[in-house]
Amino acid sequence: MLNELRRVDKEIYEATKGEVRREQVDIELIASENYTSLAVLEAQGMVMTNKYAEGYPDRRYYGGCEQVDIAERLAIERARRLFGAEHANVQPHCGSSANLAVYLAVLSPGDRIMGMSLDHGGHLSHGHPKNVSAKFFDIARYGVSRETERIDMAEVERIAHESRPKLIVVGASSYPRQIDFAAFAAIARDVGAYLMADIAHIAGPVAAGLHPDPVPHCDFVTTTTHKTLRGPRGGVILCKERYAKAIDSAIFPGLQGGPLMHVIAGKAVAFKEALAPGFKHYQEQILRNAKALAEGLAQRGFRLVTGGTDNHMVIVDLSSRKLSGIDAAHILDRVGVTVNNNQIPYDPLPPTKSSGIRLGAPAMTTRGMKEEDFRDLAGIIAAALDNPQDETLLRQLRNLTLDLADRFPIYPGVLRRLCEQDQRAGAYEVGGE
Ligand code: DSN
Repeated sequence: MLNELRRVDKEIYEATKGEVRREQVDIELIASENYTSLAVLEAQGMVMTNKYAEGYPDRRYYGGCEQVDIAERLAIERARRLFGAEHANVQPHCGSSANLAVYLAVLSPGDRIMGMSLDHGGHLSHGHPKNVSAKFFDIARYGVSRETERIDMAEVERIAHESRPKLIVVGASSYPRQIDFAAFAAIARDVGAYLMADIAHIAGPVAAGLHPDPVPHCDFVTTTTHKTLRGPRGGVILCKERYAKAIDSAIFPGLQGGPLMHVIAGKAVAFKEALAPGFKHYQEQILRNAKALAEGLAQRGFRLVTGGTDNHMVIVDLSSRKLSGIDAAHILDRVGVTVNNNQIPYDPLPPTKSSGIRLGAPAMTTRGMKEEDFRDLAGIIAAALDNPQDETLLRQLRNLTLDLADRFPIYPGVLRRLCEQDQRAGAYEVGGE
């Protein structure tokens, strides 16, 4: 395994091995991360990376596309089936490219987009001033209510009527509640706007029928493939058939060059996995685990944004603990729990510090953890954040997370095989001197 990489580039080999080890020994609670299957890794790690395939299946600008056409056709068909969509474009390199392609397909520079503010849970590509979306388009923003920390549909309606956007974006990177796509669609219809849902975070529950479905209500639905969907890193656009040509042209030649065919092969595999019956059980377990984590933290006195969760993520407000989000993330790093610092709505601190952390259940659920394990995690997190100076306690907590990580292997045997190979290779090298 990885023998050639080891021979050619020791540094990248060691970093890769180090990452295998890090992923195994740490508890991954970043809400947007997951562990893809070995089948996806294999599809993505093979020869389709060699192939140029500008265009679409049967309509390529390069010869020799028979095999990659098979992969892309399968990815498209499976994505359509998974989400019940009329058309799917599986070429976006990432979620931001998918969003930008939708803007490019139906808007002209200067047109108005209405999206959720980043500091209320939206995404950079929904119109953040530093993002290309705000540099080329005019932006109107909505957020969450100060009291409930939930999207206030009356306010969304008011802003839509005042700003008359040409396209409304619904979707969030940091919002622990369900989204009412039908209500957004009614507002979009009223003001004559296109509606685009960015379901990057909730694609898994949506595909499993555990979250309201955006597809019937939206002109466009974009997602990444690597979060709750558990595929390779990438993006997808779903749309009604009437927009298919505009979307495909926006991705290529509008925005991207050659599609990453090895990643598209990995997406096809991930969609096949998501269409299998076990995927719904996995998504149900994610939701149960996130609730258990939320309850465990709330019982220990942590204030949760919106008071809890009904999706895969939990956002914790640390202001009462006199900790910033970045400090908390560093403390949790020391006990082997990986999270990201995150702004809470109306946060007085800048994004680099922030008053909160965002936690998510998808990755550790993939490793097999259940509610009781997430309750244990809540205890570990609380103990670390309440006693950041207690080195003895932090060491004990690290031992607990190492035990937990050990009980739930990701790629069983992979790290051990790499280490054994190193030992054998070391013995050979010494013997050969
Ligand atoms: N970076 C992603 C997240 O963590 O939610 C959004 O693109």
